[in-house]
Amino acid sequence: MGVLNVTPDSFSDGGLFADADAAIAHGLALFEAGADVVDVGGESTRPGGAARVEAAEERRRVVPVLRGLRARGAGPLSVDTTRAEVAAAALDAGADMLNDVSGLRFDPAMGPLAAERGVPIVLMHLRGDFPTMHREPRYRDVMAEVASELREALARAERSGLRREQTIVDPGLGFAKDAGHSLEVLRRLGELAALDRPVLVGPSRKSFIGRVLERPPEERLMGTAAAVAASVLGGAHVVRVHDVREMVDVARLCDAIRGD
Ligand code: PMM
Repeated sequence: MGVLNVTPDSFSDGGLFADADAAIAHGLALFEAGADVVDVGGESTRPGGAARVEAAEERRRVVPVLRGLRARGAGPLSVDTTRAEVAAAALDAGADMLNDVSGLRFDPAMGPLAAERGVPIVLMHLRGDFPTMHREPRYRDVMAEVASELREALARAERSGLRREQTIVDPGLGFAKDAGHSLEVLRRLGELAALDRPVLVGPSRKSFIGRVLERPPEERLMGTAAAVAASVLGGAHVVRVHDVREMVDVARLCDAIRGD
């Protein structure tokens, strides 16, 4: 899954693709580089508490990009949003799937929308909300608690009328998790197999990599490669990354090692 942020302030690529034409060109390049799906996001979740954008602004950012990619025959497309209103507009504009980093917690209309449209949806683990999630996250047993809270997200999905086969789970690296938590989640990723759902992992350029290597986001390519390798060898079915061409090679080699 290639990352396409249409935001002025994302932590690693903010502002690069804020203009729709530049974003469409980058989306096409991600497919060209080997992405199986491109995830279009219009709201930054940057550490440090990015101010939330209005839903109308979020829609204004993602809809032209989804339409433009669709018009050029590109897909499948995903939309990274926690708001049902944005998700509905994105699906109308050509998105094929939803990526809700709140795991159906922020907007009660998201589950019913996914159920009605019958589209796949990523349920990510996140505690608290965007402004508070980076404040001293505490866990007794991070992997057990993430798995149990993802089970709750799956139960919310079921209550909204979603079929289990529509759901993909994601432990949410860096979301309400410090570097030690994210590293432990990667180390114990295999435990998510118990949920019996496809697993998506998003380690790309994240701060836990910066913490270990002491490098800024633009120098985290090799750290990202290591984290993608750990993800795939740990059982991830999808990795969400910025550097698609490089990570396709990493994933293919890990698949070969796994014997897949
Ligand atoms: N990470 C970011 C944004 N959206 N969605 C999912 N499902 N998983 C993630 O780990 C994730 C996400 C972080 O921001 P970025 O778009 O700048 O990488």
